[in-house]
Amino acid sequence: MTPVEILESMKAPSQTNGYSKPGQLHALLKQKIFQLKQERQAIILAHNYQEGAIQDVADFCGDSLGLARTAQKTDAKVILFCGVHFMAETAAMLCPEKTVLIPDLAAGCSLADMIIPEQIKTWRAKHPDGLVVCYVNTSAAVKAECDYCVTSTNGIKVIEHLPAEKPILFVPDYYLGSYLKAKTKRNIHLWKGYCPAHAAILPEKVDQLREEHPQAEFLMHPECGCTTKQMNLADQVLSTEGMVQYVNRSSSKEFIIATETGLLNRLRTQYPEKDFYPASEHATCHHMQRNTLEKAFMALVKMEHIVKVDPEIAARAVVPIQRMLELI
Ligand code: CIZ
Repeated sequence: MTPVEILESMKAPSQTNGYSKPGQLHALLKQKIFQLKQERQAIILAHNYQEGAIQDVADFCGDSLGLARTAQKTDAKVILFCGVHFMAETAAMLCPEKTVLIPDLAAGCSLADMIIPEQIKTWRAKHPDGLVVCYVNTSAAVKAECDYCVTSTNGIKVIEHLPAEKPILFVPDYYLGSYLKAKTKRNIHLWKGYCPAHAAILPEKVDQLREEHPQAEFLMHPECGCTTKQMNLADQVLSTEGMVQYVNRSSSKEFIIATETGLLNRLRTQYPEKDFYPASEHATCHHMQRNTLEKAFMALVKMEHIVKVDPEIAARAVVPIQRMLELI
């Protein structure tokens, strides 16, 4: 059955048929999602990159770190995780007693796919005294081979905690790794992975926007392909949650935002009095966009798609995650 057919079957006989008016289907889906959340004792967690309609029904919006922490604290029995697969895996590993659902199982991560466990084993064998640090954008199977995990919020702090004499093997994001290397001055070897959405942000376009909006502050995500060239020009290099908090404390009225365009919705909703310009309209994550309001509704109706991690892998993969969570 399609979402519309299911909605039809849920209607009281007195309700009129059809969803012809713009927004009517979404309004009904939202109403039913709120009902289903109560029936299922479910909570909806939405990543900052999710579309506005999903953020509207979420109990909490944030970055992967904030979402993981919220998953750990909630009393809900079911977590509908509106984000990409590695994020839902993290929630499933941290909350093994809860049912974690994702609206679309194919919502993956191109960056996470740029490294597999065997490649870590081979790299580690070449640097036996090294510590392997992974960005949170990795599969559970990859995390299981790593020593520490970081997010774009806490990377500097975690790296600075590691013994200074140890070489660090950083996977998979080359640009975040370059940023951490420049900031911490540690001996960091870099894997050459990248996020295609952030790679769409080009220095020339940023230069043009800065000329057009001279009063605007330029906030850049460290995954940006332009990090290495623009790093010194950015007013701030921040994670998505870092950007939301920074805008709150800044007196500026205009911002150029260099990250996935989904964050613009959260910024515009939270700070309607300020103006935000995307550094590229093309910086969209097609995986994040696989999750839609319709699929979120279906996930709660059918209790699908359950995200589970093999217990042997989970036992090893939570170690780098827990080490990170204990440090910050
Ligand atoms: O940690 C996250 O959620 C990601 C992937 C980016 C960010 O900065 O929020």
